[in-house]
Amino acid sequence: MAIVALAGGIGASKLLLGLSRAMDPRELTVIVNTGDDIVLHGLSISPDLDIVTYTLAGLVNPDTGWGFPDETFRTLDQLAVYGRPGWFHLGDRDLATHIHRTALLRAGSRLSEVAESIRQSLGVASTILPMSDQPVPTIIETELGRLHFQEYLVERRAEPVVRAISFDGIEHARPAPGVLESIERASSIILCPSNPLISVGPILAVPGVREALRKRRRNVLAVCPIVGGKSLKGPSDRMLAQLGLEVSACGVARMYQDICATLVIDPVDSAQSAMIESLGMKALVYPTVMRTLDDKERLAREILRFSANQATGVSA
Ligand code: FO1
Repeated sequence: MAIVALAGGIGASKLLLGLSRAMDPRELTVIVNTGDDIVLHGLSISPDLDIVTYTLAGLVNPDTGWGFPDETFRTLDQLAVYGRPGWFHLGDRDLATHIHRTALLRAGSRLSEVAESIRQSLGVASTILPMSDQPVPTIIETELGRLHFQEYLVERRAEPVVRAISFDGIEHARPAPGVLESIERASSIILCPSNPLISVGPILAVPGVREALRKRRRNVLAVCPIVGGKSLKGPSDRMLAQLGLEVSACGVARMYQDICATLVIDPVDSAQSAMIESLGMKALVYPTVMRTLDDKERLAREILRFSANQATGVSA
């Protein structure tokens, strides 16, 4: 079974780790959001690509979900001496990744080639693709003005009220090599439990991706990132509410209705099943809160079992 997963960062990585243990990881292709990418200190930083790669390599910091464990920040401290901003915590070991990425990009490599180089070097068996090779920074229009997504999330701790979200340059972006092909060929496509606005949203906005998924709708399954009216990770709930969108499993179902046939919802939201099914989607009720490695693997196995049955036409 060739499985494709659309992923943001930390929330998605939990499920990806489960999937990589529940199946042959070589059959897994991850299409990653790059709207969070930012240039700081002259270095090209791709947080979601790194979070996914470090997680699948077994190298991610388990406490934060990003960066390496037992990091030191001596370079950042020295950068502060020169008056450089230190709000984005780049660890000394993590900086090697950003230096390597920046050097390759400056020498003319595409972001997808850089992702492949890092994947291979860290021994990850799954394919990891950026959504696009063109930079498409996510811009958050707030009460304080336009902020890069990382400025909004990390520097301002997601405090400013959100008025709109845009993806700069999206109209000129193209899906990275392999993105559309993997969606076309996959037996199942999984939308990870990531923020639908700023993690999965940018991937869907790359011209051609939403259309490609629409054609595969029957085989697309999403794991709902909203449980009991709250986000599993990060500020999705707050952002959805500030934009006047419904903060519920049903609200997520409406956002994915045209591209996705199945939504996995947590038992606490089972009362919304009928409403979700009235939108023409199947509501699969299964625990989605992944605290332990067992939780991650169990959810992944259930999704793979359902998807295999779906692909062979067996009723689940
Ligand atoms: N998140 C934080 O909350 N604070 C940080 O200082 C921070 C640094 C950082 C460095 C490298 C990296 O790959 C990720 C980092 N993140 C940090 C996570 C990141 O901002 C977001 O969680 C993702 O962009 C959203 O998926």
